[in-house]
Amino acid sequence: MTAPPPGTTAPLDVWIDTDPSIGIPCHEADDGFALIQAFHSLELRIRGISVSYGNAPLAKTARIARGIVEQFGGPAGVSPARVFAGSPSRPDLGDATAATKALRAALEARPLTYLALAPLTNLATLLTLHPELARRVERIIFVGARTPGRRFTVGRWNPYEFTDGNYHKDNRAAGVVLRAGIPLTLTPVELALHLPLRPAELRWIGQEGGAAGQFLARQANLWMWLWRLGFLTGGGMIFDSFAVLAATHPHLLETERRFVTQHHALDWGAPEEHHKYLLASKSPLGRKPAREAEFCYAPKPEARAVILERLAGKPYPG
Ligand SMILES: [Ca+2]
Repeated sequence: MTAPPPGTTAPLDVWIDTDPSIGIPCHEADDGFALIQAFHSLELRIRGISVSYGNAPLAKTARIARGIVEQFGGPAGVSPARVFAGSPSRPDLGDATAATKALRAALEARPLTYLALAPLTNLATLLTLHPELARRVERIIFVGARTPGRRFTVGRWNPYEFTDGNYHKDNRAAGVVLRAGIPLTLTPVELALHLPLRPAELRWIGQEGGAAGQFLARQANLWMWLWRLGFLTGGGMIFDSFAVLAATHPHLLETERRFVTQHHALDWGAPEEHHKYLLASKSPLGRKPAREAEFCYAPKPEARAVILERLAGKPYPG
């Protein structure tokens, strides 16, 4: 465990909403990294974890989330009893779940910051059923949005473009959340592209990071291989880690105020499904109503060592 920086006061109360698929072949591993990073961050008091569909169906993400918490959540004070299944799909928005009931109880007890590492269906359901609780959410940190015109590609000669997954999978939920007026920090996909996790760093985590590090290195080995050889990148993208970093070390992210707009383009040359954009622009776009948010556009150089320290639970020597 890593001690909080000198001069810090009480830990930040957080709720984590996540869709882990680490260990499933050809699926993302980043939620698994983010959870262990959060468990090793004493700046956070994790009040609960809700599970979303997203990277995999809910039955799988819930099983993986409970497994990670059962093995590694203890030192952070999180037990599997604090892991709650949410909506199984986006049409279920508005139907109460174990996740929304537990989040409601947590918010009624005390305000918190919501780390949104998955589609926003669970939070949108809570805000639909209990709009009065919006004022108890102090901030949302969401892994989503994009700079207008920015292409989401990685590696050399790679024509494949990502979707902005968490927004794309439930844009209606994102609309509900945006309209609630809760302070919002965005840690977008393009932020993570600056700082891939290198193969040597994953090996170090496996060697030095105890049981949790061994778990990550073992479960993410194929994931790393796919990023390296499938996309010719320098490493694997740990998108969700930056939302945890925004909660623990916001000063390590370059941030600016932006205007956020939902934009759904019609493009007859491609499936409409691929043209749902959550745009974060430096000035308002057209006459569309836009709300403002803190947009994290680049990590500072020191961010790499801090993320590695939190993944391994010990200082990174590199
Ligand atoms: Ca995720």
